[in-house]
Amino acid sequence: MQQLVFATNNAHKLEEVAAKIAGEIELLSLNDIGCHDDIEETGTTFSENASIKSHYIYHKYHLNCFGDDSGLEIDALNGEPGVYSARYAGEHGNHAANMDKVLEKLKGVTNRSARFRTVISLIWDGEEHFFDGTVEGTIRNERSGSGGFGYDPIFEPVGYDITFADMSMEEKNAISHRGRAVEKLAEFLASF
Ligand code: ITT
Repeated sequence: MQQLVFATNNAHKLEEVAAKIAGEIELLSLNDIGCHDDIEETGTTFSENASIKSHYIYHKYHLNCFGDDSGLEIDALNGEPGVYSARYAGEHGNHAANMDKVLEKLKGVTNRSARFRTVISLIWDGEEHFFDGTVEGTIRNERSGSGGFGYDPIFEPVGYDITFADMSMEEKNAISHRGRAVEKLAEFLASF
């Protein structure tokens, strides 16, 4: 089976992607390859940051790998938090504070439209390939659900009346930004 490193420190993302491509690819985490480095996301776009992560791992370990960068874009906030989604309220990965900040900024705002986006940068046999995925939705007035991670409790995808955090991982994965991008990645890998 093909081995592929996922350059992430986010256990939720790893679990989602592993569930999506189980049986097709042997997914290795940064932990599995003994990498405990903090890869700084200095880019200003999702593609740049995804590329920074994949190149870092490829150059250091010479393994096929991919990185993804994802985030939430809220129309009424001119696309914020965008590439700053993980550290919108300051500290990296403080999801509760990040959601509080979004809810506070959207108080009284009627346009609640938003989307999650993912860009994957894959380095396969030394060549870089990009895959992306998007899911449209709206921002709730308050949290609902305990699944998922990040902004999931306040994001309701179009066509549903529940949030990502109310869904099982399989339900979320079937329609999510990351799920869609990973499907394109898996199709690409299946062509070898
Ligand atoms: P790595 O860089 O180590 O992969 P990260 O948590 O920083 O982990 P991203 O840069 O891809 O991951 O994502 C930035 C933030 O966007 C993430 O911390 C969440 O707040 C939010 N986010 C991304 N995907 C999400 C999802 O599926 N559901 C909810 N929030 C998400």
